[in-house]
Amino acid sequence: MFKKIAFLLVIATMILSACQPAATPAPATEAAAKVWTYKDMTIGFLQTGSEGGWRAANTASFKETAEQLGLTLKFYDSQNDLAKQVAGFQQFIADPEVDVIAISPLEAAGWEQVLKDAKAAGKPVILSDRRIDGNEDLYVTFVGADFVEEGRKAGTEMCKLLEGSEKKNVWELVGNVGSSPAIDRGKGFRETAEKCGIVVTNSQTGNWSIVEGKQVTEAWLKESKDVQGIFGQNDEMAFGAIESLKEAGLVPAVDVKIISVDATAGAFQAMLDGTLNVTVECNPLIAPQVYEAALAALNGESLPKWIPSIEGVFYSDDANLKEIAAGRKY
Ligand code: GYE
Repeated sequence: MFKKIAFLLVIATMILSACQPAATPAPATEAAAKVWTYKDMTIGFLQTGSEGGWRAANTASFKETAEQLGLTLKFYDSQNDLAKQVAGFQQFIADPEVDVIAISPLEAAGWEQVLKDAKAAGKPVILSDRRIDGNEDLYVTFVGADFVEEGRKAGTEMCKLLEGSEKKNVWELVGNVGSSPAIDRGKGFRETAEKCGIVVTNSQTGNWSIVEGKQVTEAWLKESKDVQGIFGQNDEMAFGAIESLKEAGLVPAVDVKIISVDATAGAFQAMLDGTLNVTVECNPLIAPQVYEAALAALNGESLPKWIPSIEGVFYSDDANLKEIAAGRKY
């Protein structure tokens, strides 16, 4: 009896399972989102052009880090020409190989339309080293310095250097007109410098260059030698001012206090030579952070709108200056 039931049960189960509608295969999920790696990524980078030691270190950071990470870098040299930079940007939007666009904008204004075009083309945009004016929803993030804060630091240091000075007339050598570092460093410098009675009696662009920094300072010295401090918005322009002060018979860093921004190797040498008092660092080695943000953007990760670079201030009267200078990467 028992055997018969067991047999019937087996038959019944077989019949039942045969009647079961075929297990509906699990619904096909959307194709698993591609997980990007550096090796898959092609980044189109629009550099400003060549300026000085800072820019050379920045360009090297992009090229060397791309090699180390195994990503494809399309490097576009805008030759300090805004029209060329905009054309290059449009080129990268149209280039099917380019996944992400990074740019060091020559000027802050005028990027709204191309950024909208990049967004429409689904190409994430990362701002490197310099900011743009306009809607931050049009770019993923800005990797770089707080230029206003760099200016504030320079103003604070100039106040210390001119403490007790009867007069506090300062000349400012400005970066290329319209660029965010030029605008913001000037703003920050005045914010703190004016608190101690500093008056900026001359201010003009030297386009980040030694030659123009020298020419502009020479022209001012022809008019008057009533200057107690010079603020060079980058090292190169300060080096130019140092040359012209010497030629005018003034002792740089003694008769006229000098502060620069960037802290490149040349600035350390000038401080060791005693011709520069202080340099405010602006870190050019930001490519790793830019590439990291590019990869995160491609993988749909959300990012803060600003990824700050790490920076300090360096002094000619620092007892360890020689060792510090020896340890610098740029
Ligand atoms: O200070 C200057 C370079 O954009 C922060 O550009 C950069 C500036 C830097 O030419 O030396």
